[in-house]
Amino acid sequence: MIDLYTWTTPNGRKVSILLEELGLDYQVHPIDIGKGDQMTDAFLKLGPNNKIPVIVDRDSGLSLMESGAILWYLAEKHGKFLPADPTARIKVMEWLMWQMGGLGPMAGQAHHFLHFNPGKAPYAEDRYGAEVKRLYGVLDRQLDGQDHVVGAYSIADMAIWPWVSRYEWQGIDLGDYPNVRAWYRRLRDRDAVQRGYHVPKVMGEIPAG
Ligand SMILES: N[C@@H](CCC(=O)N[C@@H](CS)C(=O)NCC(=O)O)C(=O)O
Repeated sequence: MIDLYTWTTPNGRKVSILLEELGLDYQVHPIDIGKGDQMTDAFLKLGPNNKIPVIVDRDSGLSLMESGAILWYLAEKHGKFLPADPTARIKVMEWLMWQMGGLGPMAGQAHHFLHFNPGKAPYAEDRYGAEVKRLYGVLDRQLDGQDHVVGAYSIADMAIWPWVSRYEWQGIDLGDYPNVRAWYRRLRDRDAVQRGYHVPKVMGEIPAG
């Protein structure tokens, strides 16, 4: 049994989507980051960085922060969505790292400046808006001629998809990235993605793409 400490954000949804894809039994603990639940002493004992997501694996007592590490751990533990072949495996890791070090942080800045604080910092809006567009271009080229980011459906797809689901906040028109749009819609239609998206609560429809 996995305890999942999460909120309605892309990093949280990555993990709930994987847990749904794996068909695991898990207990959700909502951490309302708008109210500051991530700052409590109780949460800090599990997640030393004061950020969601965090899991606790009751089998071992292991607690783990950082969504990329959590995806890696669960995929490895259950032998799914992370290939065993070393070359295929490192290519999945390459794109997982691309999301963790590139798309996630840059799109997060775009959300902050373009969506939540428009007009306050035009330079930052230009910088992060342009960088996110560049990253969508990278993803569009990667998806040219293939259904998934790397080979078969993997934790790389599950890491990237929830960030793309916020395309509207990033000033992105998916019509400009046809391969990303087709991939986004393909994944959105998966039952497990739909269930995982709505954890810990329903915030509205999944954007159509
Ligand atoms: N690199 C971390 C980032 C986690 C993160 O930024 N979580 C956000 C929500 S998506 C959060 O908890 N924010 C609360 C805060 O910054 O106080 C991961 O991928 O898990």
